[in-house]
Amino acid sequence: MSRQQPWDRALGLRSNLVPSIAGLADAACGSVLGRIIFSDGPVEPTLVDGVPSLTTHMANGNGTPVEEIWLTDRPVRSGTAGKAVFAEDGEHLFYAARLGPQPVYRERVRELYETALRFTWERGYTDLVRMWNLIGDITSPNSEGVEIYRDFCVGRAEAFATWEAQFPQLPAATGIGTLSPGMELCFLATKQGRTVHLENPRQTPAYKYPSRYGPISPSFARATFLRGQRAGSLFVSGTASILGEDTVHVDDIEQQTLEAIRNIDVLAGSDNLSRHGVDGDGYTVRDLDQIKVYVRDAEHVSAVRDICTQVFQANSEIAYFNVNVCRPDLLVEIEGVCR
Ligand code: 3EB
Repeated sequence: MSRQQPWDRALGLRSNLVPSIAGLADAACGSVLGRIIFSDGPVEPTLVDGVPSLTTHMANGNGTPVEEIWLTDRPVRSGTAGKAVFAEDGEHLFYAARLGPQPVYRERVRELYETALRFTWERGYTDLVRMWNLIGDITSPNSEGVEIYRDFCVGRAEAFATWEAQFPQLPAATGIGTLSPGMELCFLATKQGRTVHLENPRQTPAYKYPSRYGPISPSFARATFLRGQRAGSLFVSGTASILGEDTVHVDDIEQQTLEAIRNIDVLAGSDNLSRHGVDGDGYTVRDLDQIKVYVRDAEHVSAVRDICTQVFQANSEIAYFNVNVCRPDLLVEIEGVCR
């Protein structure tokens, strides 16, 4: 018998981005690893009917909130770990935690991350796939006058430095604003051997950003490819109008939106995938689904929506959030999954 490839084990990890009303009904149809609820206030992570549920403040109370539901084909076991919640199916782990408002974040962020990485490693989930950092007051100063995003980046980088032997490679991530102080962390990890982390030839790797963007560079990759039973999935990080390391099209919402989309198109294309050793035809922006679009200014939402409606597939799941982006000159950021 031939040796089992790691991705033979891979049972469908998938997600849906749905109105929160429908969430629980849909969730009943699969094994639910976790829910991320984009609501009108933060809630401590909790198990709801046994499902790890993270509620973040990204909705302004008008309109129906949405939630992202992570599902697998396997039976799931969930639990709590201190104040964090998690679920695992033997192949995938979902973990979520919240940190309340802090005068200075770095030390508590380091602890939060180290606790999470230790838990993940000890349960045998050796490969990080996709992380979300949902950060209140992201561009505001902390009590020492340091921008909270930069303050956060220091703690995250210190935790990754401590755990570098176990987690030498940084996964796809999002670092984005929320509407309440404090921060939420959630992520997906897998057993060994299925992930490939990608950079974008149009962009300086974030972990090499120069110090004018913060004392320690952000710790994330531009995308992570997860091998599956058949094709696999490409998890696209929060992507903005950055070329090299510079924000481009300052004060131009249409051009920033189009540049972010071009960045995703190149990142996910076959040239970039094969450059990183991933075979196949590659993707285009038409393959992006479970799309989250973060727009800083409320008055820009409709212009961004018009562009996204044209560019992305009509049947794609897409949600818009009016939240701050991690650089004051970034007006929009887009993420999603290519399947
Ligand atoms: C950027 O490209 C925009 O700190 O985890 C995007 C994705 C961004 C993830 C993070 C930040 C993060 O630098 C910001």
